[in-house]
Amino acid sequence: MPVSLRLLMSALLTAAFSHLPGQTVRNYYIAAEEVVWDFAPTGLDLVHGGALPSPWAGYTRWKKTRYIEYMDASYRTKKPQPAWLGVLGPIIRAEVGDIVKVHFLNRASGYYGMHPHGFRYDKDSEGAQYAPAGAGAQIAPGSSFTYTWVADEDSGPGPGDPSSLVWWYHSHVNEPQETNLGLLGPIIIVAKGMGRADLTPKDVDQEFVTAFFIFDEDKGKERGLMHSINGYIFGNLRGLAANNGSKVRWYLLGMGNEVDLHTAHWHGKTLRYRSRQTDVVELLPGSMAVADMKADNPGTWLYHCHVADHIDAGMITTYRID
Ligand SMILES: [Cu+2]
Repeated sequence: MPVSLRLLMSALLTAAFSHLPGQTVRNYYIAAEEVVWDFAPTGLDLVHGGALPSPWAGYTRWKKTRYIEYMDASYRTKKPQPAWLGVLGPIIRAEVGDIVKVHFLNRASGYYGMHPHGFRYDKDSEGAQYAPAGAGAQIAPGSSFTYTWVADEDSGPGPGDPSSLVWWYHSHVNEPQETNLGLLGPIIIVAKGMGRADLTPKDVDQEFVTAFFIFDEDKGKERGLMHSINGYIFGNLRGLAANNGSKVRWYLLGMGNEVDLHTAHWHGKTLRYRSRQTDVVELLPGSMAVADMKADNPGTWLYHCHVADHIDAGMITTYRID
């Protein structure tokens, strides 16, 4: 067939894939960038008051590589992020039925990519380096790649689930090294018909995402073990503020090594989790969980990992109900 006809058919097929009936395409512009991250920007233990304890005092600034979201393909203007998101990459949102296109630009010095949990993808958009590898497995420094991820029925909430689910995304060339570097972030997929215009779930007033992860910044030395929630230690995670009477959805994530068994615990309120009422949620590396809180007990309350050694090492902060 003539070249022009072939091109036309190819264009039509592409259009058909991107715009199936009822399918919306959501574009994200995300770059990997090398930064200096401070795990305790105030230098203080904001939970107990006073200076940061030894051996972490003076050792809270470390080199990280992060996913940074931009407004458009010029990658010039950063998209504002909530303060509590911390070191995590931007929230990638979709409603069941949507197609997500992540335009990834590698501005860092290593080979990195983006591998999603939860979404449906083909080999090229798996974003993981092993044989056989797809085109998006590892992106060279200075190069870019567009991942196509589909929120199908199996990406969204099942029977008994709340109206939205959280999933991880992270780099997967050398996975352990890259998650520890900071190349990780959350995906939130809302059930069909349950998303507002901004894709937050209609039956929820506020959402927080918190990830429990011991970053190892100094080859296992205690001073470099950052027992962090969203990359903050000893109460330096700020902005977890709920309005009195609101329904707050907490998305909980775990990542890391065999020492990363965490138990997220709230003071002040219990939450609905897996059809039961609790105030502790268990997290293992790679875990993803959703718990709902009726925020009706005003005050400033502790929010921490309940593992004894992790409390001592700073995996602790506060949240507020105003
Ligand atoms: Cu812990």
